[in-house]
Amino acid sequence: MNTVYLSIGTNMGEREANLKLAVKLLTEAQGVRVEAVSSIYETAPVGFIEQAAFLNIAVRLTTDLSSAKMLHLCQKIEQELGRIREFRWGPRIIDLDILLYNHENIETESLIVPHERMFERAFVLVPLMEISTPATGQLGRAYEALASIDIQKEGVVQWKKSVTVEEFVRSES
Ligand code: GSY
Repeated sequence: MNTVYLSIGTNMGEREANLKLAVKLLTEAQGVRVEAVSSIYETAPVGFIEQAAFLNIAVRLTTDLSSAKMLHLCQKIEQELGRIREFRWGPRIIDLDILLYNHENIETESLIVPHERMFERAFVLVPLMEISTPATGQLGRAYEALASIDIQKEGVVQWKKSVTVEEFVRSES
């Protein structure tokens, strides 16, 4: 069984509903078990800053899907939620990024794991730390990276406290 961490973000439409639907679709996917969902954080946009604030979460799941199949599932969910991305770094209905896949380093044309920019991004690291325990390897590196980031300055604020996966999905409407 493989342990996977995802980062999910949205800054268009019904942001909370978008997150809940994405997690619901993950729970319904074959070969995937969603183990934990972080609190929801409202976060200042990074990259192109003239856009609406994001809601971000991190998700921990176990799966027998390969990393390529997991990527395919994430893309399918993005499409299902009608992802419209007008330009790189721009607003989006939903974005599902694979942060970590076990402790593997993966570099293919379509997937780089650990996610290239995760160690610089408070909107990724803060939720991720909530659903993981300090460790060595890539998670250890994430904990170290977070220690040197000013979370408030980065505009990452807890928006809704974490609940169980069942509650998170149940309240999807
Ligand atoms: O990389 C994911 C999309 N994205 C985000 C995001 O999810 N949250 C914040 N705060 N800024 C972002 N910029 C991009 S691009």
